[in-house]
Amino acid sequence: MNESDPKLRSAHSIAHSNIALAKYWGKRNSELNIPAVSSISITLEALATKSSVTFDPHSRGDSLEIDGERFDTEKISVVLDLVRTQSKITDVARIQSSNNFPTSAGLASSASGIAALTIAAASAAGLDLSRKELSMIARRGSASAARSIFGGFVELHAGSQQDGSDSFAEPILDREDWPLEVVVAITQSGKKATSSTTGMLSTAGTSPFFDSWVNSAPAKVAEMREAILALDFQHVGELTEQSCLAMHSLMFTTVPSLIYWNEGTISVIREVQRLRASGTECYFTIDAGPQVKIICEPANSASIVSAISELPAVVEVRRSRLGPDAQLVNPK
Ligand code: 2P0
Repeated sequence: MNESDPKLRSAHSIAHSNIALAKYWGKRNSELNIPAVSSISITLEALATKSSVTFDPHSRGDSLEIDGERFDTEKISVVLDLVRTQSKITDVARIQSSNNFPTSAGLASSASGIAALTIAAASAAGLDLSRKELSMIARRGSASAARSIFGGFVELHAGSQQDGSDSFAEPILDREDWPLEVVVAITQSGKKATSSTTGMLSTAGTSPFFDSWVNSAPAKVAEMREAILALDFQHVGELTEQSCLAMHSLMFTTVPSLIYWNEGTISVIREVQRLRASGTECYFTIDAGPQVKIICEPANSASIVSAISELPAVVEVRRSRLGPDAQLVNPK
């Protein structure tokens, strides 16, 4: 296997994870992976996936290695098939990725991973696509990945078309225009028990609150977008915690219940509330895992890191600025 073989089409990319301030949970079309609600996220500079994609006629099937470990290719083959159809390439692909953070532990590794894959695969296949088109391809692999195509503050539209043609991500605000920071409190680095895809399908079928979540989402997302454009930190923070807790209420009321939190998660929530009561403005959010992300202004991030690091259940703390667009990179 010779990577310099001119018959092999390769490209390399980097994409950054994101966390939703207004959460996505639930699908309106599972086959096309169209979300039931629009969502708004911030891209995180400190959580990155590097990916190399090689279309190789000599390989047997699509393959995915993350940090040297083989992973299932179901989600990535959806993306690769869309790229192959558009480019008329029939070769299978080898993907090698590396994360600088724990995989599948509620730190949105599928967001950065599939965004990186999409950018590299489209380039390796010779496609010249807009970022909107790339976000629609990434969405088919993982909806949160559509948001990681862009840096800064990003909205993923649920849209209303049956074919998903109006479900794409677009930037709301550049990271330079509001350089917030995020402190990531890792309370456990193992893999989660229920994947987001499985969990959200279960929620849609069983939680008595699912319909009200979907019906209330458009107004909530619009309010979040306006608060971001007004650079209103308190309002964005309060809406962020409300969206997080509403989503986790859906998870708790799913049958069987989805409780992604651990004791450390609660201890970080309590610490954020204590910090806020003592004058350090910061807000928490939690995805489908036990880690807590704390949104703050840069002047407060060092003191938040030191307070959170003191908590016995916190195994690691990371600090991140807002991240850039996913992009192609040169091979090492
Ligand atoms: C979000 N999450 O908005 C929400 C909050 C997790 C909790 O998007 O089924 O991996 O592949 O589209 O994108 C994680 O779900 O799910 C997610 P699929 P995805 O960030």
